[in-house]
Amino acid sequence: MSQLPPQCQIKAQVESILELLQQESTLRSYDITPIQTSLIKAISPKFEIVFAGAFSAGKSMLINALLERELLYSAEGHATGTECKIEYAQPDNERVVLTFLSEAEICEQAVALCQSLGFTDVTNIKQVEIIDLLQQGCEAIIRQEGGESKSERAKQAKALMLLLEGYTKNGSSIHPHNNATYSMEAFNFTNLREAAGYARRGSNSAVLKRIEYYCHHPLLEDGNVIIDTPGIDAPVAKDAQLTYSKIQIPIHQRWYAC
Ligand SMILES: Nc1nc2c(ncn2[C@@H]2O[C@H](COP(=O)(O)OP(=O)(O)O)[C@@H](O)[C@H]2O)c(=O)[nH]1
Ligand SMILES: [Mg+2]
Repeated sequence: MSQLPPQCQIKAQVESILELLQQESTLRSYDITPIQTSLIKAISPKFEIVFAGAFSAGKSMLINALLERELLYSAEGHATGTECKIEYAQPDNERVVLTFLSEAEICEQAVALCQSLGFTDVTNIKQVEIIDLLQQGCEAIIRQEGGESKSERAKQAKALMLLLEGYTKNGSSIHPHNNATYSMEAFNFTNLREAAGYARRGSNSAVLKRIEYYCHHPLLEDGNVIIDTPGIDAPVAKDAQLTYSKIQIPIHQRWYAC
C-alpha cells in the first residue's frame, strides 16, 4: 500500500474501515454517507471554490488580487454576466475556452422575457424584423420606466435587448441545439484579459454559457478551481439564478466564498 499515491492510500484505508463496519452487526445501521462524501472530497484532484456573494461586492476584484493579475472584468454595478471558471495551466499553455448558449436556449430565454414583458405573440426570434420590433419595444419600455434599472420591467427589457444584440452579433458562433465551444484563437484574442473583456456583462455575456480560463498561478496548481459568478442578487434574473445554481447543487467538491 505504501507504493500507492496518498489519495489512493486514504481511499483504501477508509474503504477497509467501512467494510469492517458492515461486518459488525451492531454497527451496520450506521449512516456512512457523510464519510463517503468526505472521502470523495479528500481524494478528488479538483476543488471548486465558488464566489457567490452580492453583485458588486468585489468578488471579481478579489479573484484578480488572489491571482495577482487584472484578469476578470471588475466594475461598478452588475459587471460579471456569466460563469467564469479558472483552472491551472503551465506558463506556456495559458488559454481560454468560450462556451455559447445554443440557439434553442437563447430562444427560450427570449420568449420567456417577451411573455413577461407582454409581447405574448412572439414564439421565436429568428427573423430580423421580429428582432428589430422587439428592440424598439424594449427601448420604449425603458423610456417609460425612466431608465434601464428603474424597475423590474425595465431590467427585463434591458436583458432582452442584450440577449437579442448578443444573438445577432454572435450568430455565426451559435449552434442550433448544442453549446458550441471555441478557443481564444478563434476570436483572435492574444491573451486571457482580452477574452475577459469580451465576456464582461453585456450582449456577449448574454449569449455565453460560461468562460473557462486556464491560467498560470501557484494558487491553482494543486487542483483549486475558482468560479466567479454574477452574484445571488444580480439585477438580471437569469444571472442571479445561475449564481444560485452554483451553490444549490449539492456537489461535494465546492467551497463557497460569499
Ligand atoms: N474601495 C474598494 N472598492 C472595491 C473593493 N472591491 C471592489 N471594489 C469596487 O467595487 C466595484 C465592484 O467590484 P467587482 O469586483 O466588479 O464586484 P463583483 O460584482 O462582486 O464581482 C468595482 O468598481 C471595484 O473597483 C474594495 O475592497 N475596496
Ligand atoms: Mg464580478
